[in-house]
Amino acid sequence: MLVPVDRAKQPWWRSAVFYQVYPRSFADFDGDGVGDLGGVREKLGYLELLGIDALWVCPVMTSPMADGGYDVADPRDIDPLFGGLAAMDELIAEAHLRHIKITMDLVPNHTSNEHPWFLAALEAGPDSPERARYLFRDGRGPGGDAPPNNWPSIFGGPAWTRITEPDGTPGQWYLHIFAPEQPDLNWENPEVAADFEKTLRFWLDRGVDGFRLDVAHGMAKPAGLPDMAVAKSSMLSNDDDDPRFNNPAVHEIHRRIRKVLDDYPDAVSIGEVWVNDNTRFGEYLRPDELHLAFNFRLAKTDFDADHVRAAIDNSLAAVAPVAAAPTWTLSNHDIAREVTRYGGGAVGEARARAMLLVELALPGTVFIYNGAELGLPNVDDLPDEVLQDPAWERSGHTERGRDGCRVPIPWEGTTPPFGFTTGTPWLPMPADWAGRTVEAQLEELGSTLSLYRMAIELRGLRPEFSGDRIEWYGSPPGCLAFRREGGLVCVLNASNIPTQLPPGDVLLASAALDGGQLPPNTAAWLV
Ligand code: TEU
Repeated sequence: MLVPVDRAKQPWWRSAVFYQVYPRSFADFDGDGVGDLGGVREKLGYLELLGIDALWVCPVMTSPMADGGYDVADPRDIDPLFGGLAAMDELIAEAHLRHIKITMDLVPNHTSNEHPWFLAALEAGPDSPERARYLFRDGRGPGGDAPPNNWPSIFGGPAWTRITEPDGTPGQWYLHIFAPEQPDLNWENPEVAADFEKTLRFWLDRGVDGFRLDVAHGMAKPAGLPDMAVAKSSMLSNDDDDPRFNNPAVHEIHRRIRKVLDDYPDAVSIGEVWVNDNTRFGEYLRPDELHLAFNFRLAKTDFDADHVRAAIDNSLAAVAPVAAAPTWTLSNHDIAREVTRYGGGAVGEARARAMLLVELALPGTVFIYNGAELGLPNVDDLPDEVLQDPAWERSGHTERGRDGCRVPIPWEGTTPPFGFTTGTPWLPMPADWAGRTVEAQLEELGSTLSLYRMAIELRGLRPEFSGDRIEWYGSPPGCLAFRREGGLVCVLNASNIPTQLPPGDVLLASAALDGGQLPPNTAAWLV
């Protein structure tokens, strides 16, 4: 007989449901059209109803907002746009009263070009200690007119920008894997690591429960910054042979970070690790490195039972050798929303609902991106002039970027901005979202929001949702079925014909069941 694992004996984050707040788009408290921390605090009651355990709050530190806050000018203060430090303290306190944990998003790979360190580096000349905190190099070719190597920026164009020296002459170049407003730090400089430790302790001492670490496979750079073998054609792809990422020295950085986290026994570190190779991915989760790492396989998988099964197996295999908890996510602020990825419209939404049940049936930690619980689609018809993602300008208007998954959340009412703000929302909201608001869905039993609430509640309460292993069952073509160690059976019909349900009592289904049949684009939980 299987003995269900007692989840109370495990660290909280090993089975938690995290909710990702993109603060600019969640709820606007002060009426300036941009969401803020006061807005998050105001909606804590809603988040409690949803049943989530923890928030991942995207960057809210001081920032000129060249990349939505991922360009940080002061890592130990909150931007006035989001309500300043007092708003963060209030959010932490109130969330804790409601037993919701708060994790912040820190950006160790780069700073803003308005960070005092970078401003000082521009002022000081070549070979100064100020420049040594970043990656300044002389250019190549006559007059140093060409970038130091051939690396492209993730957002398009070269990963190097040339500066003008204080005396007015054309000067050195600095490395920025992302936008020019995001200069990469030199992690070989001890000051950089020491300052990051200070930032970790600053927030942990204020009561945050952990961090999501941005580009956690970045930071370390290869000696000599060699050219890439083949210049990448697709800017937004991170692959394993890319010298910009996943250099072995990154692991020493994670060990230093972990030493700080270990002084705060309940705190969690979650790395954004875009590494495909399972062995190399698992290395980030060794006992003295990160606690968790995002696995993007499900988010990159289409609605196909064999592909979904392969993604699940792969993600489980990646963490098994290091005994880390797997993580599951269907979307985030960088990825098109799942309803749209799965085909859009009613079919896309039905598939997204089915995939939610698959995701929540699995062992490990789940991350839900704000608005997914409302079944929001991507907004792919934003007018050109409102686009803000740096990728749009940097790509010479060939990549529209990620704004389509960052449109503000509709809360109530029948016309935009649907209670998101009393002002003008920073991105326009589709007029046809009246049926998608929280208000419209909250008491509607068949709504996607209700499905999320019921599914999260069952996952937290029922003993069948326990155990680290799953066992695959045979299933008809286009379908999958597995049994979680604790006894839950999850079935998914991704084919276009109804299929027979296996024996058992149905706990929850993503659509109405037709007798003993599971319709297409539907998943069900049985015990
Ligand atoms: O993303 C890092 C990253 O590698 C992504 O740009 C990824 O390549 C792309 O989105 C795949 O679709 C993080 C943040 O999540 C992102 O929002 C920031 O823009 C970026 O870092 C820079 O800080």
